[in-house]
Amino acid sequence: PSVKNRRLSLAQEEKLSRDMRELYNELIPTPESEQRRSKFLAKLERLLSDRWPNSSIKVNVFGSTGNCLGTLASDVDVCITTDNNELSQVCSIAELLASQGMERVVCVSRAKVPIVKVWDPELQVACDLNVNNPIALENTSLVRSYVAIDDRVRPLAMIIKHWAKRRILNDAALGSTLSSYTWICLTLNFLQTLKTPVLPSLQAQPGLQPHILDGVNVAFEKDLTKFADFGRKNTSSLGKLLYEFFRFYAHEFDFETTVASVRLGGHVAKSVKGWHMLLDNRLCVEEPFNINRNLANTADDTSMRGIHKELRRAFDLVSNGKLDECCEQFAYPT
Ligand code: 3AT
Ligand code: MG
Repeated sequence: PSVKNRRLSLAQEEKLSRDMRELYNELIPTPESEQRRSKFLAKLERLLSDRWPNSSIKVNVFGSTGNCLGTLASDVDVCITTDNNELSQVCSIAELLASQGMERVVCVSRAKVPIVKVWDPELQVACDLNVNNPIALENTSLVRSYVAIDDRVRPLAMIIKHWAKRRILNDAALGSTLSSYTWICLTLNFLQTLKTPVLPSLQAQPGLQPHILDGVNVAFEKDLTKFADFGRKNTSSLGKLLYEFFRFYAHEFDFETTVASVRLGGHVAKSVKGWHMLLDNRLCVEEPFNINRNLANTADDTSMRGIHKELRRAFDLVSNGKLDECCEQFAYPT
């Protein structure tokens, strides 16, 4: 049979699922690392309120610290909400943190969302920090809700993130691949669009009142009790889902014409969004709230071909039950 039709035997599927469980157990943060993160957050709160005692300052976590998809290696993403304009000039925060023993302090004040990056040598925590960015808190809460709906989402998404990291496919900051968040949206959308879906669309629920924040509608269904049994009809093992994930994005998904939309829980034609003129054969992944934003626009044509090749490689290996090799650290040829 041609590669894309390669089937997984039951024995291979069971082994793959066992290997995934084992890897997942290695990836989940230890209580010790969780403790360092909470200490870091308390310390940050203290430093900020000592420096600006008369402002209201709240330290919120987002990204993988808030959506249950953090691994041992994840940084802490922090969003400060405050009424003090001085803090929106993120470099004032960078200066404070540098003077208080934080290392590798970088201030990216001209980005669309200005950020500060720091490394805390005492608690061994890396942190990305921004100010008043409410959408990121909402999309973190959306991802967390999807993770809570079905037990398979967390291990599957963490392993896909891990694979992407090992294969150097998730450094959007390098300007050429996809962010972890984009891989997460691809995973959620895959689970929504299975013939027997594992996840619903939380945004496409009847009776939702629009909730506009920063000009975009961030409404989604918060009452998850409605979906307690949602994924039950799909009885696929973790191994089967990982195999299907790679098969789908390596061999089935039409990069040229289709947009992956978590918002709709489905696929939309690029022409419907007016994206067909701009983005010829590129992957398109709609940001769930900011729907004019293509999360995959960090990857150019060349890196998209590289990503596609990696997806096919992953499918080949996983369909032979080889998880270790699939997630092997990529090494640049010397
Ligand atoms: P790691 O565990 O750190 O690899 P993560 O889940 O923290 O994964 P990212 O670091 O890629 O994921 O992103 C952190 C959060 O920032 C996730 C999301 O709430 C927000 N975010 C990232 N990219 C965008 C974007 N293009 N638009 C809106 N929100 C975004
Ligand atoms: Mg992060």
